Amino acid sequence: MRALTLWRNARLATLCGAEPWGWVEHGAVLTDGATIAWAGPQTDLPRDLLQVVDRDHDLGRALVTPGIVDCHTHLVYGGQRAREFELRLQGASYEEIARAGGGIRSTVAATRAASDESLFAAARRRALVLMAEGDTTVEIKSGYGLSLHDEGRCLGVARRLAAELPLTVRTSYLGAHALPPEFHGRPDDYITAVCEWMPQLQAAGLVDAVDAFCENIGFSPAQTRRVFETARSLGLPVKLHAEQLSDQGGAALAAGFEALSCDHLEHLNAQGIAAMRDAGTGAVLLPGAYYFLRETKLPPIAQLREHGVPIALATDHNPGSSPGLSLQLMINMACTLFRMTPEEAVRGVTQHAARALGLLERGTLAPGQRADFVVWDLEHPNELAYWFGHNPCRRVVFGGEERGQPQPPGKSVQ
Ligand code: DI6
Ligand code: FE
Repeated sequence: MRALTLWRNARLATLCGAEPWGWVEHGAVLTDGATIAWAGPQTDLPRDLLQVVDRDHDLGRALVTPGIVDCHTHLVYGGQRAREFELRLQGASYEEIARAGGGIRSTVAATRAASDESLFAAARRRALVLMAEGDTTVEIKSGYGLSLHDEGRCLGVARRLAAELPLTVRTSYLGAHALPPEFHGRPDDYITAVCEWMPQLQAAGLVDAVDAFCENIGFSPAQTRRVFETARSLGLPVKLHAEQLSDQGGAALAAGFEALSCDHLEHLNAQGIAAMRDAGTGAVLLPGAYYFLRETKLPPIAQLREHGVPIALATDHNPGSSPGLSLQLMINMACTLFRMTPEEAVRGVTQHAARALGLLERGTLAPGQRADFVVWDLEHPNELAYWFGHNPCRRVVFGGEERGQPQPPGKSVQ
């Protein structure tokens, strides 16, 4: 016998339909196991479904949104780079520090030196902070191991997080993040190795997608292409750190491989935008990295909008360019720094973020969608863009079940 759960007396931002926000002032959601069976105005609840309601929750007029999706993080790493931040404040650039052997490579050394257990414990603390703000799905990249063994360890930590926490994790293999010291002067040989490791990591069940850093201080378009060709031959979707610090034509390259998303995009050109539109590739903007690197060149939001490219937002959590762990703050920054509207920003951390991960059954409140949603101590979703620095997340439903809100970690997130 079917047993449904009713979540009633709520204000819903369904993010579907023609209304701004998909707004329902007096709404209810019915869940059937891990799936939404029905969502809409409470007075329209179908009687036949009401008859099989087993559990009933009164949400006291609180705001409900879809579960929050962080579609770009580097959550697994050892150490931290506060000293590098000080150097940058004194005038050193991110690129200069990277070229001098600091930057990503210093985190690679710390990650390789860390035990499996300490990598897991630190990543778990970070995941708990994200979850406390209503995150139900998080993408996690490798990219600080840069050997078969260490990339596998980092991806394994990401899989273990999903096994031990009420959280969906999607993994991306970012072997092509930086050149490890043992391949100094031999970037093409390193790309050969990255491609050779890919099927092995995939066979171990560790890879959902493949990413690369196409940049002067990362890898060239030709090298990125080799990574993508290998991914395609293995049936793995791709995404790209594209046009973050310079225009490499990376977005057009990635769109040629029907990439799920291109991320960063401050230096994106018109050809790249058209290619993304034609390929159905999403944009992922990362205001935390823009802010923390004190960038001044804005991503071309108006043109992305004009071409109908869906825009997602993410934390890009990493120790070098975005050490923050608050997607709520990213919503606010997307509005203040990027001039996105509050509705665009909230869609960017739900609907469009899910799409950027290829997860079409998440990100809105509609029948057939996975029953991930957040109950907020707020009246209207525009407040998600307005408040910053405190957390109005009250309850989280994950796969139809109320998730005990995790205790904020007592220790630092390092
Ligand atoms: N771009 C970024 O912003 C991060 N990775 C990348 O390719 C930064 C990674 C780091 O500095 O550790
Ligand atoms: Fe990143």
